[in-house]
Amino acid sequence: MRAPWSPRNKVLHVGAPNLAPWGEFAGLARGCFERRWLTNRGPLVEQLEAELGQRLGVEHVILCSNGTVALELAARAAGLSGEVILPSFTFVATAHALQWQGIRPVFADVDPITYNMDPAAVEALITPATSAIVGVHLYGRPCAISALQEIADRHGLPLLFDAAHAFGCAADGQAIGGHGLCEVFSFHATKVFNTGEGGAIATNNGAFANQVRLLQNFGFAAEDRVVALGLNGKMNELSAALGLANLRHLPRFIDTNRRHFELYNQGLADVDGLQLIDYSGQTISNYHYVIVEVDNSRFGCNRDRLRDHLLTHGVLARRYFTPGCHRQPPYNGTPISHALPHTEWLSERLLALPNGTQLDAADVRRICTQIRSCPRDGINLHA
Ligand code: T4K
Repeated sequence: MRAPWSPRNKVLHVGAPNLAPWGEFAGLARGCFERRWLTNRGPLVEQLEAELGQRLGVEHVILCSNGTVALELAARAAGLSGEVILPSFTFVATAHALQWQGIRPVFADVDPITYNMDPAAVEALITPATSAIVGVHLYGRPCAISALQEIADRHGLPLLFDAAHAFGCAADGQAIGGHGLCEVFSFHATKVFNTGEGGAIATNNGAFANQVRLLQNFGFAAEDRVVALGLNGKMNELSAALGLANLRHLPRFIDTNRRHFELYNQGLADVDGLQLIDYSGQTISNYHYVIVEVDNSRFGCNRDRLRDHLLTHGVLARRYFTPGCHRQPPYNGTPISHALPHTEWLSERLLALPNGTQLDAADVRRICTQIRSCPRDGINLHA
């Protein structure tokens, strides 16, 4: 649902991009015009790949046109087929990218506390048709990396990660980006760090990186020589210009997110039936997703009514991710041999609140006030 935009009525919404000052982007974009070089591995894409590789501590970063295509390229370059195990509780692109490659997504349930895929559920779903496991670091909280790696190793399966939410995060002191066969980022406008549209595959495996590069450029091994069925998955120079400009401001973006997150925490801590996502177990977080779990029985109002209430007050919160992928039409015809109770439970209760540099402290306080004043069954707010 998208709220009507009005210049007089500031709508506070989830997903407004974090942006560098215009002049910093314009300066880099002007260079693209002067060089008349707009895509196909230009200098800005190469520079951004190098800077990201250094930041993430990985040998290869391959910039892509978006995160979904990056996931498809990763699946294809890894030679996946048959079935792949992933959570249902994720953005639908994780599943789509596999299905578009002719791979059947097999949905595992998540842990109700971490919201991330439950390793025991994964292991129970492994069959001879399984070709890989895809973990998702939902909302930037690292999934159970070592437990999944141990299962993957024991079964001889590659482990890949959808790290779309986790740029700027770390697990046990190691930046997200260097785990498993690869980690795949989204740099979509709505992410903590964005290139407009964009994504990247980070890996320490040179042969895999070469295969990704081949496949993202139509399968060209040399001029006039196509050796693989590739596609066009390249990032363009203007996106890289935006990325280079934005990357300089990442510490400010994350610091703003963190300060807002703390204000939300203060503003909502004493509200019975509301539980804010907990980032305290992480060494480094980007604090980008402010997720609140709504317990209808204690709060006196369910998640959807709270969302509607906020919308009438100019706050666009999002039901990330409702319903689980397994209940979306492209997948709900797939026979499912197991229940996903935690996925069902969470997809009815979680609400994403606005964050990022479009907001200031007063906005966050106003959102908290609106949440606290939400009409609730059996609760008199004026008592
Ligand atoms: N894996 C995971 C776990 C993901 O979350 C995603 C993407 C992917 C893979 C795939 O990566 P990409 O292929 O997208 O790079 C949005 C984003 O489009 C999507 O990138 C993101 N996840 C997902 C969580 O959110 P929608 O359907 O919610 O988009 P939309 O158009 O409703 O916009 C969301 C909010 O952002 C609205 O409040 C409006 C605001 N917005 C949006 C844009 C584009 C702005 O304020 N400015 C903007 O420029 O999917």
